[in-house]
Amino acid sequence: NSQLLGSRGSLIVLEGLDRSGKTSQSAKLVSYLKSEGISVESWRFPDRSTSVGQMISAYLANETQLDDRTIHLLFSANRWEKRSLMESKLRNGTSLVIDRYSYSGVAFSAAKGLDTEWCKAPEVGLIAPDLVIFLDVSPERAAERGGYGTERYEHLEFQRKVAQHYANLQDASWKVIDGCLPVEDVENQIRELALNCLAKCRAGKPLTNLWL
Ligand code: 2DT
Repeated sequence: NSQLLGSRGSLIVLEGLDRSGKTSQSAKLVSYLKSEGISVESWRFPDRSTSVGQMISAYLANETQLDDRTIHLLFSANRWEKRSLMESKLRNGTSLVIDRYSYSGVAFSAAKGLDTEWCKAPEVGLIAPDLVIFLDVSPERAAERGGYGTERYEHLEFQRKVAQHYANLQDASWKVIDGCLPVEDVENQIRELALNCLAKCRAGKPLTNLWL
């Protein structure tokens, strides 16, 4: 029993621009880890299932208008409302693969012109990821992939600004993968990074909080 052994799960985050392949790579990673018998769950932010998440969803669909700072704090609250569950899953040995996290929170709001430090402040005290995989695809290449939806942030000019802010956020927990490589290559690189991360956490790497 992993809990008796005191080994914990890993918090693995995938970040990247819209159309970078995050969502499908998260799904591939989770099904691979499950097939290896690893206890793992697939999460995403925003989590649209909560009441805060529904407010966020309506905003993204352009059904409601909200002040930039207000929506920023709602995105952050949406992570806070999941924090204790996240911590108990991790401590009980379940790993979480999360599609977007605080880095999206900061990069997207900062791209609107909000101060980066102000954007980071409400994220302080959330659980720090053990590994952040950034799928690097230029805004232009991502746009060429087509399929931008009709949601609020899904256009090239804005994605260019987001890319600049993501670049400023990279720290020691980040691994950048070229998202333009063949899908299988990306998948294999992610697997290797994830397995390595899981081993370190199992071996006792402590849980820490943002912002590192
Ligand atoms: P999806 O298309 O992945 O559902 O994202 N966003 C996301 C923010 O502005 N702040 C955040 O904290 C998070 C997690 C990125 C919906 C959009 O919401 C943006 C794209």
